[in-house]
Amino acid sequence: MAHTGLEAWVESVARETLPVSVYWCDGSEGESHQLNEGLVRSGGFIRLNEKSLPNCFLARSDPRDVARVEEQTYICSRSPDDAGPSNNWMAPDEMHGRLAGIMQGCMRGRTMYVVPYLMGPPGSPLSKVGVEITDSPYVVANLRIMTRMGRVALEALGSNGTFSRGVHSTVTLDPAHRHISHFPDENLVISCHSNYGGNALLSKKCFALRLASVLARDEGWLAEHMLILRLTDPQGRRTYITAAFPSACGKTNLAMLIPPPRYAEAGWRVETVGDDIAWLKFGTDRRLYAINPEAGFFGVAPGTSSRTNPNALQTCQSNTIFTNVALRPDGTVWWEGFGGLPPDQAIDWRGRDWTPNSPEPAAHPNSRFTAPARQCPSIADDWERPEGVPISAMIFGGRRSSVMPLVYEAPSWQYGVYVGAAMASERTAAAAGKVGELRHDPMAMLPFCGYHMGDYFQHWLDLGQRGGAAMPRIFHVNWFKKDAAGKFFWPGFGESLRVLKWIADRCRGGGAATESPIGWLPTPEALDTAGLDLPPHSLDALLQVNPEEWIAETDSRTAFLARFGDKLPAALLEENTALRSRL
Ligand code: SAT
Ligand code: MN
Repeated sequence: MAHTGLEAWVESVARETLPVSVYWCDGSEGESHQLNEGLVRSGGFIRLNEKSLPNCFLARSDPRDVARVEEQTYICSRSPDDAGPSNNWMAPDEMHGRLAGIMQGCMRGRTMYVVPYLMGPPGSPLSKVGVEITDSPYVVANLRIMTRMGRVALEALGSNGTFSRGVHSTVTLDPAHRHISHFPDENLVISCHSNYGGNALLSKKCFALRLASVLARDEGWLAEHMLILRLTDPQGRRTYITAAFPSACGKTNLAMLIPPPRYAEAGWRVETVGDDIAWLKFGTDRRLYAINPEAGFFGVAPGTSSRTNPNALQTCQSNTIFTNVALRPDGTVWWEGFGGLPPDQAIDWRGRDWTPNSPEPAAHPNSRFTAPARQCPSIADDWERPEGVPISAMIFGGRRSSVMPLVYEAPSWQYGVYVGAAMASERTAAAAGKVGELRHDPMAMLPFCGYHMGDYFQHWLDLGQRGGAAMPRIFHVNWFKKDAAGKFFWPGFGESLRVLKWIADRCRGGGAATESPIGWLPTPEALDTAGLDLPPHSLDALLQVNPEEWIAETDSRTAFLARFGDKLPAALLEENTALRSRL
């Protein structure tokens, strides 16, 4: 079942990049074994303790290549107006010219891997095929976990299916020449000089978000930076919820939440459908159905412990690639926030001896585990349902040490879109830049929207028109509000189930709420705090809306939204003005 378009493209890339050989990945066990062995021999992988971490490996990045590089990420649409102010733009011809200089002969001496992959469950009308060409076996090994790779993808593609194209080369990893270039009009990404996750696993942010968001705009669906979870109450009723938080703000933790004992005993369950990306389409009943296009988790390691996220920890006990974590003498891994005492000695993420007295952390703050989703103890039994799962609620949120209450609900879809567009969060280590600084990040998509975000907001509003009353309800949460001493008010992790419960109640027409200028807040009684041991006034602080702070917030939103110029839907500005006057 040859696909002549695919074959011709692969040949043309090989003619340009001049690899010593071309290898088509089939995704089999044997192939994976050979690749991993090869990586161990070449030093790209360190095999971890076979007893406690079977088939697990440690990889260390070039120390200059540890996060996404938004400054060097481009959307090369035909017109700069299509990329918008939140993206770097370059004319496609100019970028192709610049890349030709880099890619010419860039795979000399290396094998070129052709990696067909399927995004989404086999047989799903929401799934799509991508093909990544790469000269990095590390990238191939990660793609094998993160996607459904090889034969299954070629079968879905058939002899004339369409596919998204990605070309990736390590070249020399020189940060100065790094380019992550998207060509939405050609359904193409070219990425060079970085082997880091979001820059090099082109299935993830590049295809499933940046290019897919453009396809979604054109085809009437949504490609979002969202986890998907299934909440089951003691009566067995299921509520499917998506949540958009910026990178490294706890999407994986929320998707794998373990209910506190009191809730677990009563029969509450949270199960995982996805932890990072959701593709959402209308069903025939006009509801939005979501699939997780990925097959693995690329999770932040530091802070993952048996206390904070036992499900994630269990997921990465086998068949996992760890990148930039610390290595213990017994061949197991460690990172800051692992729980328990730090090891007396370890090898840090750069390969240097480390002790608890060392001045720097042992693991890089953005170190990661790449682990198969099917190994997750909390994976939902319908996570690969071809039709997707029907979404009742969408949550927006971020890291905000002040201003934002624990949770509130948008009274309408339009206001909810405004809430998403106005999202802001304190910076994390997932992207290069100053950690802690507040930045606006609409729908957690600022670095991932492949077109003008003004048009993107309009697309959200249009979908609301189409779905009408069947659209999910929209909420905003903030687990990160701090007191004057810098301590979090909310315990977070499993206890956040209490907030999910209120959200699910609201979706069923229950859950007491009070109206406030910013939306519906839970009444203190509606939010179950039994057994939480919150210090006095914490709940008040968590549910407080301070008009002065909020007026300043709306002013900062006015300034931010103005960046989108003419393309900003008037409705969003009106919501902002109306909110300010309510305050
Ligand atoms: O972009 S990555 O896929 O490397 C992770 C993230 O930043 O969300
Ligand atoms: Mn992400």
